[in-house]
Amino acid sequence: MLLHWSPRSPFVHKVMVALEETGLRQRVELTRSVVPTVDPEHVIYLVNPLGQIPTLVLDDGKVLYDSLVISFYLEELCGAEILLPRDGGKRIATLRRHALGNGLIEAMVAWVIERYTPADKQIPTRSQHYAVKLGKSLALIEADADLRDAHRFDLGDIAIATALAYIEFRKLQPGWASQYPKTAEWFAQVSQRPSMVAARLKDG
Ligand SMILES: N[C@@H](CCC(=O)N[C@@H](CS)C(=O)NCC(=O)O)C(=O)O
Repeated sequence: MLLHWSPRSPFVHKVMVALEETGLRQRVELTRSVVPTVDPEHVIYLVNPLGQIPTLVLDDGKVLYDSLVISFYLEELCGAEILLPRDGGKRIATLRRHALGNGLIEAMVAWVIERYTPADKQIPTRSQHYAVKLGKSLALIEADADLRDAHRFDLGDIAIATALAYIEFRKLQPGWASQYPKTAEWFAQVSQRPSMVAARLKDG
């Protein structure tokens, strides 16, 4: 399998952690994709009309996107219950935690794009909007122990941990850890997992 990939993408990070957790990492070759791109000839558009990473090309040529669909596929392929509980109630709870983490990732990626926009073209309320989402999400994770249960590391936890890793990587809210100490403690703990160490976000 071939994964269109970047070490800077939080959506790719989720998939890389999932690959490590399911023991499938060695079955995937990585190819670096620099996106976004407006070049219609860019190789990513040959496999994904949305031009986005992660995109996974299977050995039979089938193409999977996005990160959630790829995660479902990895869960099927590994044949074990690692990323997503099969039990209905637990499954919905995991997907809800994934929605929180993933929604936060989407907002933080949009915030980073806004920050890279020339100052005279920025819209101040946009940054405020993303900052509110971040504050509300961190406050909820701090208040609800189930959102940071270190005895578990499923797809929901991977998404929330990835959002926090991205906030640190992009320095979106320096000092967040002292403001939300329980969340910071959970994040420090899960960051030591071999999957999180192997998938660490970096420039490059
Ligand atoms: N919903 C997608 C989002 C993927 C995404 O937005 N990836 C970014 C990189 S972090 C990207 O490819 N951006 C290029 C673009 O949107 O044109 C997923 O979960 O995989």
